[in-house]
Amino acid sequence: MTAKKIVSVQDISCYGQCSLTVAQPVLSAYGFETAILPSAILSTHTGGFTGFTVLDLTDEMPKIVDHWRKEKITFDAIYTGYIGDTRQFALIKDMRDMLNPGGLLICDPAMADHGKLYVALNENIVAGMRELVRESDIIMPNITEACFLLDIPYNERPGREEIDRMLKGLADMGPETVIITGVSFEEGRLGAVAYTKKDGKTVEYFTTWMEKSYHGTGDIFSSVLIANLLKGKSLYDCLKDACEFIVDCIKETMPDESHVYGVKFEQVLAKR
Ligand code: PXL
Repeated sequence: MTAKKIVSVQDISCYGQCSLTVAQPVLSAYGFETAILPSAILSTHTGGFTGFTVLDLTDEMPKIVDHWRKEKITFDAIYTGYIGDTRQFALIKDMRDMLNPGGLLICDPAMADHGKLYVALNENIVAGMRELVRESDIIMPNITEACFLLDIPYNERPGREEIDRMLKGLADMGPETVIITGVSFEEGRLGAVAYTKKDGKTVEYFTTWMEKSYHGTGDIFSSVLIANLLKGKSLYDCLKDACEFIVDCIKETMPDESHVYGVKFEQVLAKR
C-alpha cells in the first residue's frame, strides 16, 4: 500500500526540538512520506534563546513549489505551523491545488503561548494566520492562539461554555474541525477539546497536568494528532494519543534538568 503523503510548511529551528525537526521525524515514524517546505532557518527557536539567527526563505519557497508542480507531485495533506513572514500565507493558499481529492489543509497557528505572541512575530502574522484559518479544513490552536484569532482578551483558564463559544467562533471562520489545546476544566487535568461543524459534536480528552512545560510540545502534539487523523482514527483516539504522547515526552525529559529547550520525543517514539 502506498503511504499517504504530507508536506509540512514551517521553519527549521536548527537547535531546540520544535517545528520541522519534530514534525518530520514524528510523521515519518507514523509511516507517512513527509516532505518539508522550510519557511525559514533559525539557529534556535525563539523561546528563551537570545541572539538567534534567521534566514528567511520566502523567495525560495515558490521556486520549490513550482518545481513540485512541474513534477506533478501532490499530497494528501498540507500541515502548516510557525510562519515568520506574511508573504508566505498567499503561497500556502495557492498550494491547495496540489492536494489529492479529499486532501486536507491543516493549520496549527503556532504563533503564541501563555497569553503572548512569540517574540519574532507581530499583529500582521496574526492577520495572515486568520486568513489561513479561513481556508483550512482543520485547525489546532492553543488557548492563546484561539484568543488572538478571535480577537478576544486572553483568558488563561476558560470554562466549558467559553471553550464552546471559542470552538464555534473559530469554526464559523471556515474550518470543519477545530481543536483547542491546553484546556483544563478541573485541577490537575489538562487536555484538548475538538468540535466538528457537520454534526455539531464536541469531543474531549484530558490527562495528567504535568507541572513542567517545554517548548515544542505543541508541534509534537499536532504531528501526532495529524498522523492519527490521516490514519482514519476517531477524533477521541487522535486526542488521546496526542495528549498521552506529550505526557510521556515530559516524563522522559523531566529527570534531566539540563534538558530545557524541548522534550525528548525521540525516546517516546522509540518505545511505541
Ligand atoms: O514551537 C513553536 C515554534 C516554532 N518555531 C519557532 C519558534 C517556536 C516557539 O517559540 O520560536 C521559530
